[in-house]
Amino acid sequence: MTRTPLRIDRAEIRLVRLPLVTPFTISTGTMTEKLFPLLTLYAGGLEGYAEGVMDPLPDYLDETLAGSLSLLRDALLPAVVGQSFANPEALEPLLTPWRGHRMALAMVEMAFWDLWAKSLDLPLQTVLGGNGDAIDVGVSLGIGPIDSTIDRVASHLEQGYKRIKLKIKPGHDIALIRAVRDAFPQARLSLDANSCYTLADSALLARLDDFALDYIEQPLAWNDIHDHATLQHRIRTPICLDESLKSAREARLALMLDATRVINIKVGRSGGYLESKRIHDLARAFDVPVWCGGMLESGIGRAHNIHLSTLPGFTKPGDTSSSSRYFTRDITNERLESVDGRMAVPQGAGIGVTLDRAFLDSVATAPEVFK
Ligand code: OSB
Ligand code: MG
Repeated sequence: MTRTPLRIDRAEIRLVRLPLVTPFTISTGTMTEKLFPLLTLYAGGLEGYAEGVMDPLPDYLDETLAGSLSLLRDALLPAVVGQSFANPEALEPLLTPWRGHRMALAMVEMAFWDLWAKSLDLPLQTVLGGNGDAIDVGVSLGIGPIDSTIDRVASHLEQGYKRIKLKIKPGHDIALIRAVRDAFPQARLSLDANSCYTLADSALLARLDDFALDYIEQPLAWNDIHDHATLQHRIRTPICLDESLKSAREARLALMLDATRVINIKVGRSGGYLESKRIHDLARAFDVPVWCGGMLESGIGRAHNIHLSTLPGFTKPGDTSSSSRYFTRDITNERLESVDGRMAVPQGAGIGVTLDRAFLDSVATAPEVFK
């Protein structure tokens, strides 16, 4: 697709703080609010949006909000503002020289894709190569007491969610999955350890084979691939890497080593759509299914995730559940709610959602402007 290049006239960053409806606990800690940077890129009267998925402290990956903001302020946004780009590929050379910080890179790249799709008056899914007007979704349930977890699983299955993922940690694993499997013999279940085990736990992890799991997500270290390959040869449950895959290069290594038989793609974690599509295409070449993970995003990141999930390799339900599970009020005017385990693709050009500006003003800092 060729067109007149888009000139980025201006960029703005705002920090948005939204309380979570219920605290979210994973093996590394508990979140009670979502604090994230919202980026707007302006070009010729159009606005492109993206949110950053980095946390204030490095508790999921090693990227931090402060480090991302430094890179955005001191290098990425000054390099992009005032420049013209014919397509997302043209933007990429300005992003790739930097080490790490793939969440910050993703913000700029994703906001540009939104802008570019809007300039073509096409939905983002169309320019990405996706199809369909809705996606299958599951839900990710945080750590809590076993009896209340069973109630939460029941209520989400009743709502039609197509897969239930349970967070686990040492001491909160076998008994939990046994109780849930006994209560729901037919449910599609997965587990997510967020890197809290080591190879010394191989025997315990092999006991999970009894529970017909769809997969276990990221059992071992966040920066490991090799030990996951060793573990995969000791257990039958498919391993799905999340934290370990920040780029297509790591995905290729993991696929070649048989360290991952399912892949969780997070566009906001992996540097943007071009890199996510590379991971998606590699996985397809290895006949490995992919699904779209989440980072408790607001309606902006949630809309991006929905468009990504319409690519053909996304054959397993993702984590993009109803916004109202996370926030009493979201920053988008459009409500992103799933019905019977299906999330509709927002209609319209680009990501297809608009900002609720009055509400945003009440939960965000004043814009920091780059021009
Ligand atoms: O590992 O997928 C993860 C949330 C924060 C950090 C890491 C993860 C998660 C989730 C939540 O599982 C997915 C969602 O509901 O957005
Ligand atoms: Mg995960």
